[in-house]
Amino acid sequence: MNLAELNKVAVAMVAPGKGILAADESSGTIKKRFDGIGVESTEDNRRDYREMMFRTNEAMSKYISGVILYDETIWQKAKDGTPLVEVIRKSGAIPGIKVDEGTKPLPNCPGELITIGLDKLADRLPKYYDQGARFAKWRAVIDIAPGIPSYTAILTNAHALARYAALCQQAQIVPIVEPEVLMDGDHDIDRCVEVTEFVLKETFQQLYYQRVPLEGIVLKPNMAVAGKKSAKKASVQEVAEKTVRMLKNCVPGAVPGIAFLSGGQSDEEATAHLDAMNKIGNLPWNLTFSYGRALQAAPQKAWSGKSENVAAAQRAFLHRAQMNGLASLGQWKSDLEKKAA
Ligand code: 5MM
Repeated sequence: MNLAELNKVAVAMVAPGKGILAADESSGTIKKRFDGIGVESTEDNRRDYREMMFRTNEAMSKYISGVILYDETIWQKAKDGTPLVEVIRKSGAIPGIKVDEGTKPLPNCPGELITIGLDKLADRLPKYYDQGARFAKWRAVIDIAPGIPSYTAILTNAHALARYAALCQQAQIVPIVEPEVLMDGDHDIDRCVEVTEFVLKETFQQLYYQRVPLEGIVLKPNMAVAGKKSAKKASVQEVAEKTVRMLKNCVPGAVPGIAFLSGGQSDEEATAHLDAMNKIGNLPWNLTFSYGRALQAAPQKAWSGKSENVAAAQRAFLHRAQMNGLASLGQWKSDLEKKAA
């Protein structure tokens, strides 16, 4: 492993003013998204949609440091025959790949999940490297509900994340370590903090046991937020302060950067929260975005599967990428949203 090279890639992924586009929806998830805009999920439609974003040159070159791809996309060619990986690289962004194979129920833990995909991972990674991937992603899912999460689910998922991270680094690929505590429940923000702290501490302990040098990873956590069904919604400032405090308590300064998931927050909330955290400042790591839905909901809607909508969709994508780029510097203002509306 060349740690200096891994660190260089990790630092580039969280470069100030830039963040990551999570375009790694698996077949089931992209179908759900396309159903929402009345588009059939065919291979060509998925290609056209993703190509539309990757060819938004201003967004990609100024605000996007890297793109997480799904297995299908990393092998796909643009309409003109250029490999999509090439389109991404030419824009200046780094191609990455989702390598987990989804989740399965965790035995003896009703309602809890374990992320799978470790078995052949050591064989798959060099192929992705040869295809241009310089980072990877693995997402563990932890739910909050009465009686869960169990320690079994937290430990087993953290162990899998650490095994994945070690395998990636061995293949000269930077692992994005994504332990996602879902915001689906009715819990308040303090319960989210309590669970996320436990999950992060266990994750870093397992990374240590697997001898993963932290200079060569990027963390992709959830923010501290109240559950969607909670009666007590937290303010932007409370989310920012509690998230920063939680991360300072759990994430060693050797980690080059933290790129949040949006997790079901609205586009503007995800931007406002990131911005408020960066306005607090004085942080040991760069804080940026690795958003899926919060970057794509607007362009998806504008596109709606029609080639005549490509320019409008690209404008919508550029806008969200720019807003989040500013948030990663703590320079976003809500007025900028109104002006664009
Ligand atoms: C883009 O969605 C990613 C893949 O999800 P599935 O495996 O369910 O298809 C997902 O891992 C994503 O990268 C993160 O959850 C962050 O996305 P959001 O939408 O939460 O920002």
